[in-house]
This record gives sequence, C-alpha cells and structure tokens, in this order.
Amino acid sequence: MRACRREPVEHTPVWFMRQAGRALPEYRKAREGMPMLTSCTIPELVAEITLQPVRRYGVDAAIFFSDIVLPLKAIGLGLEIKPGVGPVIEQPVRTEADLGRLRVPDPGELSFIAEAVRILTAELGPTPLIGFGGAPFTLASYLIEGGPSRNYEQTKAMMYGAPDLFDALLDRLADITAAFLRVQLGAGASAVQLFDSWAGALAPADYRRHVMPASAKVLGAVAGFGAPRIHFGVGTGELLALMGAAGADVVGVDWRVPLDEAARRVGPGKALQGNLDPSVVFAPWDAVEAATRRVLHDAAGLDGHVFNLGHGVAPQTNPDVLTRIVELVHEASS
Ligand code: 1CP
Repeated sequence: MRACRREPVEHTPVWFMRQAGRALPEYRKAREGMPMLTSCTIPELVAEITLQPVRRYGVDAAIFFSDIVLPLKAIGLGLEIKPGVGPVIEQPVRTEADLGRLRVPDPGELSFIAEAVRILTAELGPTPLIGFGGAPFTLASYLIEGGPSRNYEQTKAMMYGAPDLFDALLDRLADITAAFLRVQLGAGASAVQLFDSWAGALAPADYRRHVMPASAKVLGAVAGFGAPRIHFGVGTGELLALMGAAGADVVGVDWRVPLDEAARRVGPGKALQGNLDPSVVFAPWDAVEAATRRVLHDAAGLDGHVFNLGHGVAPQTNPDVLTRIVELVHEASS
C-alpha cells in the first residue's frame, strides 16, 4: 500500500496477476469437479484459494479469487466459464433490447463476496487484499462477441456502427463493476485493480472517446474509499497516459514498455506496477534472474513501484520459479 501511495518502502513489494489458481496443484485439488463460477460463490473456498499463493510464494498481497464476469452471473445472465476457453455468454448483447437485460446488482446479490472478503481480511492480518473488477470495455467485448475474441470484430462493429448503443452499454457496465468494487472495498479490501485486459486493441482516439469516460466513471465511483486504484491493460503502451488520467493511482504496465519509459508516458504523480514478461519463467533461471533484475533496474528511479508480471501467470508455470522471483525481488530491492 505504501508503494501504491509512492511512500518509502523497505523493499519493492511483489504480487502476481493470476497468482490464485491455474498454476497451483493445491488450487486444482480444491476446485476438483466444481465449475469455476460456482467456486466463486462459496466464501470459505474463495478464501482458501485466495490464501494459497500468499502461503506458497510469500507475495506481499493477496488478490481476491473471483472473476470479472461474476457480477453479470449474479444478475442472472446466462454465462459460464468454459475450461481452457474463458467466459462464454449464452445470448450475446448486441441490441437495445439486449442492453435491457443488464441491470446493476444490489449489494444483497453480492453478499457472498462481502462474506469472503471479511473472512480474508481477518485471516490476512497486515497483508493487503486487492479486490478487482473488469473494466467496461473488456467486459463489453465478452458480452458482444459471446466469448473470448482475437480481433473484436463485433465489438468494433458496434463501436463504429452504433456508437450510442455502445456508449450506453459501457456506461451500464461501469455501474455494474462499480457495484462489484464497492462491495469488496466496503467489506475491507485494501486496494482495487480495474482490469481492462483487452483495451490494447483500441487506437488512442477511440479509447479516449468511447472507453475512457466509462472507466473514469468506475474509478471515480470508488475514489471515496481512499484505497489505491490500479488500472491495467495488455498491449496498452500507447494508452498509458490516458489510463492514468482516467483516475488511477497506479498504472499497470505490460512487458512491452520498459518501466522508465512507461513513467515518462504516464507522467508524475502515479505509481507503476509491472512488468516481467510472464513467459520468461519458462527460460533457465539465469535468464529469469537477469530479466527480473532488469525490471528492478528500469524502475529504480520511480517513486512508487509494485513488482508484478506484465500479464497473468501462465497455467504451465512452475510455481517454484515464482517463489524464487519473490525472494529475488525482496533481496535485490532492499
Ligand atoms: O479453469 C480454471 O481454473 C478457471 C480459470 C480462471 C481463473 C482461476 C478464470 C477463467 N478466471 C479465474 C480467476 C480470475 N480471473 C482472477 C483471480 C485472481 C487472480 O488473479 O489470481 C482474476 C483477477 C480474474 C480476472 C479476469 N478474468 C480477467 C482479467 C485479468 C486477465 O487475466 O487479463 C479476464 C480477462 C478474465 C476472463 C477470463 N476468466 C477465465 C479466463 C480463462 C479468462 C480469459 C479468457 C480470455 O482469454 O479471453
């Protein structure tokens, strides 16, 4: 939390996107036979899966085990997370009438989230819990396409062909994600990350006109909690300044832009998070060590740095390599 606020720290803090789940055998065991979104509704299980990587890796923060589509499931939208695929939507959202099916969840419909956060903040003690939500554009891409996409053809067809509907959809999603974040912060989460994972598909002018207002609405809606707000996307080198200006305290950077250059793009007054290439972990340790030291070197002049990967932990990652990276970051930065 001090690094997020650009205050002095005794060593660079580190956590990993997608640290909960996938790469961990204890995760696969805990979830055995249970659909992903069902597991997210059982507070004790959510707490256990959230704590697993903290125990194993010695990271400086926990990230809440859930998914960006969870609030959409909570309002009764037909969707599931297909193993090896990701979120799949029964009836894609492409018309005004479809938009009518999207409403903002009441806090009562997300009470199992609040319960899991309360269990976790009690168990974690001083270790912060990072809550999160999906940014409107990234959520919209799943809803419009009906699932994961490579080029976002339908999404862009709506953005350019029916801009009023597109803007209304993003505005509704902003309210939905804000409700999801408020429940987590209200129950005790220390910080939140807004994941706009797929915003890198957009040119800056389109981002500024159609996406930034909705993301700014989400970030503004939770400003009053005083908790750091992290804003992250993949392939967003050309959008870093806009993503910071949308209201973030910390800008997440993928591995394509060195952190010193990212800091110039973002400008003063914001901390940065990142940005080790998540595929580096498949190389021999010497290469992993050199790449990790490179990130710390690039970040040396920043006044706030949270070490992370440039995107999520890949499922085939050897967990022991992540443990060694945590040790190295702590040691080399202290
Ligand atoms: O099969 C399984 O085990 C389920 C895999 C899984 C897991 C563990 C999915 C499906 N979601 C999650 C949890 C999850 N999702 C977390 C937990 C905390 C952590 O980071 O450890 C978080 C923060 C998310 C957020 C999320 N879901 C994002 C944003 C972050 C990112 O990775 O870019 C996105 C894009 C999703 C959608 C999603 N859910 C699941 C998958 C495989 C995907 C991506 C699909 C695609 O490529 O489009």
